[in-house]
Order: sequence, then structure tokens, then C-alpha cells
Amino acid sequence: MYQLYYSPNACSLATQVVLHELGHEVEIIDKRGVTHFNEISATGAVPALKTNDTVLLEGAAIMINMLEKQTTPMFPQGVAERTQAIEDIMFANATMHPAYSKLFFISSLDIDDTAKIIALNAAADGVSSLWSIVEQRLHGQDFLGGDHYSAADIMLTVYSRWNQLHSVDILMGERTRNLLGAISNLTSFQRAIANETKHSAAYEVL
Ligand SMILES: N[C@@H](CCC(=O)N[C@@H](CS)C(=O)NCC(=O)O)C(=O)O
Repeated sequence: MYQLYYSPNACSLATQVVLHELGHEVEIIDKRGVTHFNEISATGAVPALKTNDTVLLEGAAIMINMLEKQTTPMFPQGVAERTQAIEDIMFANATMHPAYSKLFFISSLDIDDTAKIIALNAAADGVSSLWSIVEQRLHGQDFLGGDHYSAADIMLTVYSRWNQLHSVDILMGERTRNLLGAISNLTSFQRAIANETKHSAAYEVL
């Protein structure tokens, strides 16, 4: 059984969904209930995944580690296809996630409202331009992964849930919205959200 340290509605939700998709049993632990979480994850960030013998950090690295252990349509065997799957995971983790992080950072600043709105809108434009890249990729395919969804599709769907936390316009094309709808409806996705809701009931949800 794996133990996944998470924050509600954070990127760690994607890790939980991928673990469900791979058929793993996972106990989730809200990091707010862990004293000295920095001893587990030095940066204080989730996800952190405790296995029998080690703790894995960094969402993209955790997923690639799990995906390559078994045969799954989320991580194709062919060299070109696998390279694309890794590139897509990194696009989600290292490009889209940081673009959203700017919104959280700006929102947290104690600056005057006008400056904050200008900065938030500029950051939102950056996020929208990344979603337009996703939309272009979806010409003739339902998912970044092709006919079958990939870990990157799951990661992007988790990040898209952050739109509602900011009062800005984030634009997404129709193919992108279809992708996000399909992933949101997966049993694994619904299960992960229900799991977080149940386990975080004792805390204020983000
Ligand atoms: N590079 C890290 C970044 C993870 C990250 O930014 N996690 C956020 C949540 S989405 C976090 O834990 N922030 C600090 C916090 O919630 O206290 C990864 O991909 O795992």
C-alpha cells in the first residue's frame, strides 16, 4: 500500500488519479495533519509518495516511476510514443503548473488592487496561451495521449480546476473542454476527489 501526502485540490490529486488508474491501493495523508512535513518533503510541497522502502518526490518523477513499472496505455512502449508521453508530462508539470502558480502567487501578494488585477490578467493570458497549444495538439485526437488518455491529460484536468479559484478569464477551446470533461468523468478521478473530500473534512478546504 502506498501512502500519498497531499493538499486538497492541489497537483497531488493527479498523482492519486494515476495511482488509481494503475490499480494501486493508496492511503492519502493530508499534509496539514503532519508535523514536520519538511522532514518528508524538504520543500514542503506535495505530492510525496511513501513506498515500502523510500519516499518519492516531484509529481512528474513519481508518475514516470510508477508508469514505467507496468504495461499501461498511459505510457506506450514505442520509443517515439513514450518520448511524447514524457514530454507531455513535463509540459503539464513544468510549463502549465508554473503558469498557474503565478496566479496563486499574485493573489497572495499584499499589493494594491489595480496592480493585482493587471498582474493577474497578464498571468491568465499566459495560461490561456498554453491552453491554446493544448487545443492545437488535439486536432484529430481526443487526448494528448492520442486515443487513450495519458498522465498528462489527468494532470491538465487537475490544473483546470484552479480556474475557478481566480477572478480572471482563462480561455479554453472546445476540444480541450471535451478532454477535461472526459477525464473528470473517469471513475478514478471521481474516486480521488471523493477520497480527498472525506479525508480533508476536518480541515478548511482550499
Ligand atoms: N515541483 C513540484 C511542485 C509541487 C507543488 O508546487 N505543489 C504545491 C501544490 S500544487 C504545493 O505543495 N505547494 C505548497 C503547499 O501547498 O504548501 C512537483 O511537481 O511536485
